[in-house]
Amino acid sequence: KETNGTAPCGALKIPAVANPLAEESLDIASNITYHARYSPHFSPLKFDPEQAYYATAESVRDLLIQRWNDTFFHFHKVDPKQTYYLSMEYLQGRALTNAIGNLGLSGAYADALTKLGHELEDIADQEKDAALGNGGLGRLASCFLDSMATLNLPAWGYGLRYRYGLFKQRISKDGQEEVAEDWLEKFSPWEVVRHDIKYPIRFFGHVEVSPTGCRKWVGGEIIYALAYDVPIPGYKTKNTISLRLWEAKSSAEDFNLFLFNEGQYEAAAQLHSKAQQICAVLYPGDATENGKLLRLKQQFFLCSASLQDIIMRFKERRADNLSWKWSEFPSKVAVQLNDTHPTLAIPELMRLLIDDEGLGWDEAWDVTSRTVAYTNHTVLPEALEKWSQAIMYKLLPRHMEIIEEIDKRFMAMISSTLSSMERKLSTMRILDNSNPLKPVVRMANLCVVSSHTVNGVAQLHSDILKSELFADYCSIWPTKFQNKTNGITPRRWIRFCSPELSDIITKWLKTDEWITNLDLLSGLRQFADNAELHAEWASAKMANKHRLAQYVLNVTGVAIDPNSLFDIQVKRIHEYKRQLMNILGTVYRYKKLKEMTIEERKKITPRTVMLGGKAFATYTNAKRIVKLVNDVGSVVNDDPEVNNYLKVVFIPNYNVSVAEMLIPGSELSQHISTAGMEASGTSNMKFSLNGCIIIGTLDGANVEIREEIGEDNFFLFGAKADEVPKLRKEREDGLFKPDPRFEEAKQFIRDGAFGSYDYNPLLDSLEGNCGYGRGDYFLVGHDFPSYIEAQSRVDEAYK
Ligand code: B1H
Repeated sequence: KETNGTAPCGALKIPAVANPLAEESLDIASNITYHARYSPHFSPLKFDPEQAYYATAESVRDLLIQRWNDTFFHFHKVDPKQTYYLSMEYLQGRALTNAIGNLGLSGAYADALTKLGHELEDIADQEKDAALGNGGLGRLASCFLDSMATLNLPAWGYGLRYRYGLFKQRISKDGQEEVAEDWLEKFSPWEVVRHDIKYPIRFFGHVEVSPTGCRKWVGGEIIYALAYDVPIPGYKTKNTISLRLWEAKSSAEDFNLFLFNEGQYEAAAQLHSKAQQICAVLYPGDATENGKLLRLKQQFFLCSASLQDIIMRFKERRADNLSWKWSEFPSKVAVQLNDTHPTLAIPELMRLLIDDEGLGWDEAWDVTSRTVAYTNHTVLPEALEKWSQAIMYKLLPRHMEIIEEIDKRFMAMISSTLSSMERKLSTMRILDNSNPLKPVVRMANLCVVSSHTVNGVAQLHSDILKSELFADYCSIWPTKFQNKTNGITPRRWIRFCSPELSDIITKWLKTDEWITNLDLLSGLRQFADNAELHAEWASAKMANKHRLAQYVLNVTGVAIDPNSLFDIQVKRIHEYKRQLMNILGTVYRYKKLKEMTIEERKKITPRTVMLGGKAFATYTNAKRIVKLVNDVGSVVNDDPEVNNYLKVVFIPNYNVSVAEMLIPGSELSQHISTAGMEASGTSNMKFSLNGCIIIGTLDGANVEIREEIGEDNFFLFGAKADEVPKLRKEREDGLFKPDPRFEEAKQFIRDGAFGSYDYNPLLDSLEGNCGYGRGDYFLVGHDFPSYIEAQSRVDEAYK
């Protein structure tokens, strides 16, 4: 009831509805209204899309909280083995459409919002992406959470609550500019702060030895980890699991009132500002020693807080059982390391067990090595983490002792039982002292030695781990190494981002069970030649292409033709992913179009080439590639002779929600990395699931996708992984003869066809003798001719 004449939120009058079927949406509308009024975050009287978004999200949260608590209490009682995913990255994207969809309330929410004068789609568009990750590795973590919730698994994710996530990419005439992304500028309706879940995290200090020989880490500085929980609802199930993100806090006692009153404001709040730095940004630049130290602090902060929390829960669940044993821990707890970034979980678990819980080394090692497992995501040498022992001693003196002991015992094990391996020890050891000026810890080696299982993320990648990167370990522990090919959640990546296509699939399969069991999609094969299905499919694809064309127009000002072939490559910009090959191929296409007569051009398949992705801020060649794509676009799109046949668009600020727009409208997507270098790729799966054809190399999960969809649905080109070393050698020996088409495309750019920017340094990386970062290490020149030919086959097929 309104208490006075002026109705707060006056715009929120709910019209009376006679139809009882609309009751659910009426309830929802009134809950949204309630939140707009009584959980106010804005001044009253307004209910524009932004306010409506927050009120809608809060109404969804109400529905999640009961399920979330029920899930917690259920698993607390049942006490199953629970899995904990430790990851420095989560690319959650937006949550609203996903949560409503998983709750099965999309229709009801759409109706409710219509009643309140809004469209669900516009409201959902208000949400900022939670971009607490860089790319595939972070998105994989988020997909796993959705799928684990859907499969009713007892699972939690642990991560960091970065104040600024991945930067926002702006494109100017100079190429990419990075802008801080303030995803928490207002607030996130999806997180719940747990004021009672807080752990001390120590940094620096020293190790003290007691008279009985016990070692203890003391001194240094203490910063607190405070828990923020995000609910992760499963699809069509009540299971709602947690993503627990840690925020760094100092305690009130650390604020020096005396210094403050003396006017020394910065000194007074020193520890406060140190705490703030820890979760300030996703990936602090690590070119400086300070940057390295901060990144290491972040990694330890995540590991220590998560393990203290896991141990607390393990104990809490056996509070009324006095006879529990630590040896049960691995049958109740699984800790999965998302790459080596959370490796410090290993020495931290050892430390907590030995120093705080009083276990002996052997018992602690048995528990730790049966609890921890490691997923490797890359074989690129520069991405294999190595930490300076000096920094580690300074920041984590006790952990460094523990790592030394693990290293020592590993060496002793080899020497006593496997003396034949001894000569391999220099590369297998955890500590690498080969450069006495800069001894380092090899984090991947620490993970392999300490984990019960190590997996790669696609069959080819796992094979390479076994035969190359970890071959020596594999000869000692052959069963430790496994493959787990990556996956994606079909909810976000087709059901919610392409409802049109999903409805068609459901109609023809006569069930929507494929949304939780994609094997059922093979049921569509029997309709492969059905004209009615073709027509429905084509019309859904065309609707998605129109929506995408509108988006491209809005964000770039370039009008693209939905009747042209939509060719998309979106991923982080990296030389091994070979966006440069794509743009060189496009430049070649443009040059040939220019040379054609009008009549010849009319036979050409019109194409819109879209590229998008962020370049790491200090990765010069990647930034040059971004600039080149934009420059090529400016010339081609303005060229009236050819722009009916070719458009080139750089999609700015590629992120999860942009992907949800692009992928449903795609027809051809490019997954063209140098064979053996892309561990898996996951967008290849998303595109395929949306009926998009792949042009690609035999790399990562492409190999398995091609086996599944059939060779005739995959435009294959390029060298195979096992040919790469030989080709690099040939290059070094001066035996490589470049294809004239490759030379022509490069020369066209060097001649200034796309402006005066100096692209010579970028193109020079494709010349000369082979070596990392020069001499065409990524074999663009070798694969270019077969790439161009595969593209011609695409043009013919599209006709
Ligand atoms: C992948 C990374 C990665 N592999 C270092 N490695 C990082 C390495 O911040 N860092 O220091 C961040 C991320 N990311 C990707 O993982 C692979 O390149 C993809 O092929 C794979 O699909 C994805 C998920 O497994």
